Amino acid sequence: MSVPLTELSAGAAFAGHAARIREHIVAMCSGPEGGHLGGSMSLVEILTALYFGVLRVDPAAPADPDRDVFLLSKGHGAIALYATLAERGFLDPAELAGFGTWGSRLMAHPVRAVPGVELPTGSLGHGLALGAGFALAARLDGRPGRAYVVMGDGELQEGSVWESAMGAAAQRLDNLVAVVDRNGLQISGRTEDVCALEPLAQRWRTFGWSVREAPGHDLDALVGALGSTPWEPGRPSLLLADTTKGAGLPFVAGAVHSHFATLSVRQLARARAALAAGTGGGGRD
Ligand SMILES: Cc1ncc(C[n+]2csc(CCOP(=O)(O)OP(=O)(O)O)c2C)c(N)n1
Ligand SMILES: [Mg+2]
Repeated sequence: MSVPLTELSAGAAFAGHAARIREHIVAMCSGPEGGHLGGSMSLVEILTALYFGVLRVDPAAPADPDRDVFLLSKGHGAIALYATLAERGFLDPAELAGFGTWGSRLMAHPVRAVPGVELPTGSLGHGLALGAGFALAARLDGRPGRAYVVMGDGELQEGSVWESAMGAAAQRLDNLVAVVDRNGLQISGRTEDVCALEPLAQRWRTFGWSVREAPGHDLDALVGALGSTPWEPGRPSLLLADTTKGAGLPFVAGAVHSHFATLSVRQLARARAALAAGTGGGGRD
């Protein structure tokens, strides 16, 4: 007898989606152009929780004026987004095989030609301002839609993030939700060595946001937090998701060199074996 979805935990209900998204990501990184492996793997549960447990979006009505809006501000995680959109029904999974090839609309950073992508992103530091605009527009139009923005932690070194944070709080945009993929790494090293962010939760609170922290690969925790906003009326919500860059792959998890990879046939086989065995939760360097 099948168990009604409502009786399953998010982890039990959505783990299969997360596993298939990881498989798609490693396959895309084995293509001719390679891919942003580490920061895509760290996003998997965040995107799975959002697309399967939180966002009010419908592949059959992508322009519904009452939909929630999602922006992947760290647009270099595009392959995780493409895999999630395919898993959620916005894209034919077969299209993923063309990632990075001539003529494909699936490029290294997302563009609006891809169903489900609201705006092009990838120049870091812009997504939060755009999300704030969507949230403000929904409120002015009397629409129920919320805006969700996912940023990288290194991305927070962009000054425009803090300008947007300040503006969103001033506008009391409690239909705006931001998630930080707090994997502790950026291109050139640990965020705390390059340009320290801590005390990060405190900084966001000081900017007027309601802040929570969650284990970023725990679907139950993510759906529980992201599905219950606003946490404080009148304040935008910021979730610090504690993640591991390259999560799922023991040979790169937590390593700065996981940022970009072009996987050889042998490496792809090794990655698939690790995913199948579930051995790569990984710690940090
Ligand atoms: C404005 C801007 N500057 C530089 C880059 C190049 N770049 C791409 S990814 C990246 C590192 C970002 O680190 P983080 O936000 O922590 O991402 P993650 O660790 O999740 O990959 C940089 C500097 C960019 N995309 N945009
Ligand atoms: Mg990072």
